Amino acid sequence: MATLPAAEDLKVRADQAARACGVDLTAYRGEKEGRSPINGAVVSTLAWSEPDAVGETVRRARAAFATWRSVPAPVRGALVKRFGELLTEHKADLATLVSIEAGKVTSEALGEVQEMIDICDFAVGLSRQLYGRTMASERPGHRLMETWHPLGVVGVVSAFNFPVAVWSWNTAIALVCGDPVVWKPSEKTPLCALAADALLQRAIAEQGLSADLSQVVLGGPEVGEALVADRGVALLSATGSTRMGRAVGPVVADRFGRSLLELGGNNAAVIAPSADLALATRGIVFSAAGTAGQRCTTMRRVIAHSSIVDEVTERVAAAYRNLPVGDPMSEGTLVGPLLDERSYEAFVAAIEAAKAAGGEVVAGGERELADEAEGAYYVRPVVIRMPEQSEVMHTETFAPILYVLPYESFAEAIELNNAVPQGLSSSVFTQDQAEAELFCSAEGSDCGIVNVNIGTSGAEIGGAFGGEKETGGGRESGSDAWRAYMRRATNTINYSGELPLAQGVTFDI
Ligand code: UN1
Repeated sequence: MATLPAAEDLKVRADQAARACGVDLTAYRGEKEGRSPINGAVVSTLAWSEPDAVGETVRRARAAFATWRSVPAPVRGALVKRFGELLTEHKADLATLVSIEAGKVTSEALGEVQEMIDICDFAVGLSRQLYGRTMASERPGHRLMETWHPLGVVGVVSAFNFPVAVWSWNTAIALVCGDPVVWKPSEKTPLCALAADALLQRAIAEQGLSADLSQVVLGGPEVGEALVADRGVALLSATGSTRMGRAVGPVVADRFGRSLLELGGNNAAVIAPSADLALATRGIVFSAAGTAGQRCTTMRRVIAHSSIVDEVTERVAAAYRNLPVGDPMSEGTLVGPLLDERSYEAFVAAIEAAKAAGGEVVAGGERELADEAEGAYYVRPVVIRMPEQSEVMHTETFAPILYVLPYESFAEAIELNNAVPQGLSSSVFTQDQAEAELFCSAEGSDCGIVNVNIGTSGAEIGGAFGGEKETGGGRESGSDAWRAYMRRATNTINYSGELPLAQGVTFDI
């Protein structure tokens, strides 16, 4: 008996879910086929934008900006509040599309939509808290303060693996900051994008606002490139590979635009001798095998003390041997499919490279369910024991590959954690407070996310999300990440009736 859904089945479910979110599928009908990683079947046939249509889209967004920037921020927040309500109402529909197009297991797909609802809540509160500082002026009768103004059009380029949440981090914050958004989603997840945008469009229409506050341009890399190069885009927020970021960053910098880059990760967990190994194992397996290893926060390396490295490896391997791999929408599945054939090839090639570098596959690595659907790529997550730090561990392979390395001293563990070019997320499992503090200190992990006794993935929206080095340096989501979406004006106001100059300068005429 087949365990993967029939081709027609998924298409019907995708259509239903998209329509329930308010997508007029006939309006977008076209030639470009979208396939589900679940069974390789076609689930959408949509029209893509031409790259030269992007200019007009950005022009419309700029026109919307002219009005939106003057709407009081708390009123802007009311739009995001309504969007959050609609997301709550359609949580299951949107999650269905996330599963069908990105292959996420139901719980994680629902979690992704919850992340959208959470960022809406955060942004609504933020709409009354776009605080600037006041500073003490060195001159009598002067006031010094900073005010934050809307920045302009925000371009969002997002990846398949968080097909809606990452856009919503940007969009909820951009909207309360007074910025319209133009979104180029992954070509792998167009229905997710249309559905999320349709819900926002409903909120926009209900409040009598301009539809151009949120626009989606479906298309391939050329469409993304046109958006990146457009001088009308004030902030370009891009999530994807380091290679993509290398192309985007200079183009935006050359036109003096702002960019916010969320690029590759290569995240490690240090497992100290005092660690609670049952807890550490759960943390490792969720972060390394969850989402089939396709999060930017996925744990790709375990650095375990030599006294426990065998036990840690065996515990993780035992869990891996029993992981339910299969249809992400069927109950109990924990590991869904890889995105496509290319991801599978990268998985196989990385395992071969690790073996050539002396690595030993301890568990996993096999393809599964190949006889059920040729065009679907399921794998058993793999644990590879590495003899030492090696170049093969420096690249991010977007698949569930976990390398395990031993360490002797805690200083060495930190060094290994920091030895890769990327700097997104990291964690330490320890009961030793000094180790935990050291890992979080300036001499510790060099990543943007540094966790203690939890895995590397699954961050909450309340913190700023992003990382250093080849991860790109951007920060999205919570904390004060909103500042990237606004421009700062420093105001000096003189009410003294005199004109004293700063720094004691005299210039009498
Ligand atoms: C990503 O993989 O691009 O921390 C984002 C996490 C999620 C976000 C991941 N909240 O794993």
